[in-house]
Amino acid sequence: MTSLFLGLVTLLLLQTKVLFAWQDYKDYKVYELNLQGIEQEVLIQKLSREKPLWDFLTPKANESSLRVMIPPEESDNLITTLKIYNLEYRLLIDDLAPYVKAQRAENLKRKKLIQLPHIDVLAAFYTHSEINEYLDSLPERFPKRVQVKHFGWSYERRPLKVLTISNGDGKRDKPVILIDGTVHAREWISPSMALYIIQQLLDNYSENKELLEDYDWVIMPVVNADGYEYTHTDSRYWRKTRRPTSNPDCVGTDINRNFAHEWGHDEGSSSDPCEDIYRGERPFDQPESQVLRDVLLHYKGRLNFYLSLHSYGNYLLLPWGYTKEFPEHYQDMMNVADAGAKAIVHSTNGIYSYGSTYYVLYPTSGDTTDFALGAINATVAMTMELPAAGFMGFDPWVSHIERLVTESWVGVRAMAVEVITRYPA
Ligand code: 0X9
Ligand code: ZN
Repeated sequence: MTSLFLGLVTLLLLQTKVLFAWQDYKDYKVYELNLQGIEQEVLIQKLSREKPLWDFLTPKANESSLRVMIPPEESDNLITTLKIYNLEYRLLIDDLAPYVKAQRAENLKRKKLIQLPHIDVLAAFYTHSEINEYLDSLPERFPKRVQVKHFGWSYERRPLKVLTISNGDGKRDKPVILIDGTVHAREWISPSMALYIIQQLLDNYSENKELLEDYDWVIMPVVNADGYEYTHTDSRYWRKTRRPTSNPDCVGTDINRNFAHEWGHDEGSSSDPCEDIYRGERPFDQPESQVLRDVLLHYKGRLNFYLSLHSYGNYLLLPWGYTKEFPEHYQDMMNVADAGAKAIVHSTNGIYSYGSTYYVLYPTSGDTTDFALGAINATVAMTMELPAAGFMGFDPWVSHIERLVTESWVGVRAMAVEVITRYPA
């Protein structure tokens, strides 16, 4: 009897914890802003620095509009500001809560049908531990072709794993295509894309043989494991890591501002722990950044293509992010981006913009792509912003996954072919 009672109390406490932990986004609003002219763009840049609670989202390529997510108590404040500056706006979502709830329910329901370690990439979004379980199962299925390497731990002690894929011919030290995903926690199509690439190279090998003839592929589906897990359990729109900062009110660092090449510029990163582009106290003070750095260092000398998968916006972003100068060999990298963008437009009519991050998107300082070029001397280094979907751009429904990953694979594949042809082993 006592144990039954205790059991019930524990269950109740656990439930309460779950209820409290889960951020429901009740009355969170999403506005679409229509920017006219450079002055309004500069204003948005200024506001995004001054108002950490106003979440301005990456604009889509070739669009003058952008979205902002606002907690209910900030809404009046935002509207007043928009009116003062004559910014055109419209309310897209009055209450984000039912959408977040519906998406979560959909995903959990889909996953009931999945028998781990088997996963169906197109049928659900998977957690970090589910992805690891899947990765760990691969060597048994492809003993000669894959290796799972454990490169380190996240702040909350999650194992960070990297998959190497070869054609099994036993040749060592081939040049490498290295792809990472989920540097930013909420960009859920990123790990799905990484998994889809893995399956193309393994399960669909007969159609992709030539991609592994002279090159090995190295894929790390989840870099920001703690942040990603947090988006599944607590807060769907979390971006950063989960390590506390010097400010007790604000958690997390942006891994994509924490890398050592030209780290710390105020243009393109922030020293304020409450901001989404907080760069950390020092370069590489986040364990997850250290792990990705070590992976990159491990392949230094044979890294011909580094590709970081993000969302959203339809961009192929090249270095530099930190300066308006162009890197050496910029044109060679542009040719690779061009091959990807063309392949996508031919296959689905999807339009990508490409070029230097600084010009095409906005300045960034301390990101992984600048480091891959500046410190690791990758031949081609690129961030791919996959297409927007869902309410906020990085929250596709399960039913969107297939369209997004199949289209993006056309681009990734074409860029890989271009790299392999331009830089033969
Ligand atoms: O701001 C970022 O970190 C990236 N965009 S996102 O919306 N996914 O957060 C862009 C970083 C691009 N940087 C380089 N390619 N150098
Ligand atoms: Zn991102």
